[in-house]
Amino acid sequence: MVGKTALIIVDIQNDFCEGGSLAVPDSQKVIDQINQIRQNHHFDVVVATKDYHPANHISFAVNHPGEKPFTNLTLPNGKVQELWPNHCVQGTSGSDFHKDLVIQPTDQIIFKGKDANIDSYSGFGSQGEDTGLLQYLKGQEVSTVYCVGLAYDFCVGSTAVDSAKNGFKTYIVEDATGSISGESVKNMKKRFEEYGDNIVLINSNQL
Ligand code: VGL
Ligand code: ZN
Repeated sequence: MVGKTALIIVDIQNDFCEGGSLAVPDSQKVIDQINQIRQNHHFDVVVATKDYHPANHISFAVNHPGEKPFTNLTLPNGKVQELWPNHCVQGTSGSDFHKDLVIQPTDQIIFKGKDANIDSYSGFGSQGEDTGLLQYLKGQEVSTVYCVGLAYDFCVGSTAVDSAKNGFKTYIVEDATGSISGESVKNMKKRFEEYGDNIVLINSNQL
C-alpha cells in the first residue's frame, strides 16, 4: 500500500512575520507561496504547527538577566540554548496564525515549546516534549512529508530532520520557507547530510 502525503506548515505566526517580534525576512512571500501550493496540490493530511511559549520560557533572553537575544547560553544541564526576543507567547496575538495564511477546519494544529523549561524547534517536539505529531502522522498512514514555513534554519529544518529520523520520506519546499541567518542555514544543511535521500530539497515547481 502506498502511504499518504502530509504538508507540514511550520510556525506561520504573527511574531515570525513582518512587524512581529522575531520577524523572518520575506514572510509575506512565504505565506503566498504556501497558499498557492495548497491550491495547486493535494495533500492527504495538512498539519500547521504553532510555537507556543509561556512568558517565562527558557528561550527568552529577558528570562536570563544580563543575556542578550541572538546569543547562545549554556544551560546548567549542558545544553546550548539560543536566546531570542520574546515571541509566540501563549494567548497573545503574536502567537496567532497570520491572517493571510489559509487554514482549513480539517487541518491538524500542533503546539510546541509549551513547557517553560523545554524548547522544541521541531514540530515533533524534543527530549521531554511530545507534541503528538508522530502519533498523528502514523495514525493517518502518512509516508511522505513536505515541510514549509518559518524559519528554515530552525523550526522547518528541525522538523524535517525529525521527520526523516522517524522514517518519513521528507521534502523541504525551499521557496516556501524563509530563514533567519545565512550562518544558521549553513549549519542546518550540514545536519541534513547524514539523511542522504531521505531529506530532499525542492522548489514548489517540482511538486
Ligand atoms: C523559531 C526561533 C525560536 C522558528 C522558533 O519557528 O523557527 N525560531 N523559536
Ligand atoms: Zn520559539
